[in-house]
Amino acid sequence: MSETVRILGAPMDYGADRRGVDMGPSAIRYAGLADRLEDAGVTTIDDGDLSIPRAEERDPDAEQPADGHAKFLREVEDVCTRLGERVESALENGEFPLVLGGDHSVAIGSMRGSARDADLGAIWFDAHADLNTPATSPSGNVHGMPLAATLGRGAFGDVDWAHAPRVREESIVYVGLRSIDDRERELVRESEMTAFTMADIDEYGMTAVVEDALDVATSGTDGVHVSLDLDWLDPKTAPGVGTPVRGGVTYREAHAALETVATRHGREGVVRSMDVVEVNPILDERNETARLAAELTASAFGNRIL
Ligand code: 6HN
Ligand code: MN
Ligand code: MN
Ligand code: MN
Repeated sequence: MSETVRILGAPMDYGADRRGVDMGPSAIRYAGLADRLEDAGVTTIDDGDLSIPRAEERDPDAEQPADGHAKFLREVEDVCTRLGERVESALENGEFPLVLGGDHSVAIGSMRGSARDADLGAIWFDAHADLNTPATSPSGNVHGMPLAATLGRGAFGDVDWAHAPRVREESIVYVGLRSIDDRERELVRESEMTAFTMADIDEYGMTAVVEDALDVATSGTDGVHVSLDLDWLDPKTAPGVGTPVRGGVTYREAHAALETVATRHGREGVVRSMDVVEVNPILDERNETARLAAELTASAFGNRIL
C-alpha cells in the first residue's frame, strides 16, 4: 500500500522581516510538488492553505512576553494552533503531514501536532539554529525561535501552545549549521542537541552525517520530523530565501541528504512529518528555489533515478 501525503499550506510570514514567504506554498505547488511526489510513488491529497490575515492588518506588538521581543506572537500562536490540529488529524488518518511554509515559525505547529501522540525526534536542515528565545533574539523574529518554542524555553515556557513536551533536546539534530548569533551559540553548546555544522559535512560527507543524524533522532523516539529550511542550501543554488548565508549545501549534497532520509524511511518508516519552509518567491529567480523545494521533498520519499 502506498503512503498518502497530505499537503498542508501555511502561508505565514509573521515570523520573518522580509515579506514574500507567504507566497511559498503557491510557488512550491506551481513548481510541480504533487507530480514530483506522485513520481516518487506516493498518493497526495492537498488540503489547501490555512487562512491567515495579512500582517498589515495586525499589530506586531499587541501581546509581548515580559522579557524580550517576539513579533506577532499572538498571530503565530493562532496559526500554529490551527496547523497543529491539521497535522494531528492527518496522522490520525494514517497520512503523512507535509507542511508548506511560510516562514520557519510554522514548524512550531508542525512539531506540536506531530508530537501530540508520539515521542518525536527532529532533523533540522538549516543554516541557522533557530534556538533564540524572545530574550536572546537580536531581531524579535519568531522564525529564529521555533526550536526554543518547541522546547518551552524562556518565555515560551509560559506559552501553552508552543511547548511540545514530547520533543526532547537529545532527539534534535542540526545538519548544515553555519550562522549562529553569539548568545545562541552558547545555547547550542550548553544544550543536549547534536549539531553537525558545514565543517562536519566537509569532513565526513553528507551521507554519513545524515545517517548519524537519523540514528540520533530515531533513538528512543517513535518517529522523526524533518524540517527543511531552503536557506540550508547555498544562495547561488537557492536564491529565493529571506536570510541567505553563503557557504551552504550544494545541489547534489542536498539531494544526497534527502535520499538518505528516504532510504531509511522506506525501510523503517521512521519519518512522521515534514515541513518545507522559507521559500520567498519575490526574492527567487524564475521559481528555482521553489522547484528545488519540490524536488527535495520528493527525494525524501524516494524519487530516484533508477
Ligand atoms: N530562519 N538568528 C537570526 C534571528 O533573527 O534570530 C536569523 C534567524 C533565521 C531563521 O531562517 O528560519
Ligand atoms: Mn530556519
Ligand atoms: Mn534558516
Ligand atoms: Mn510548558
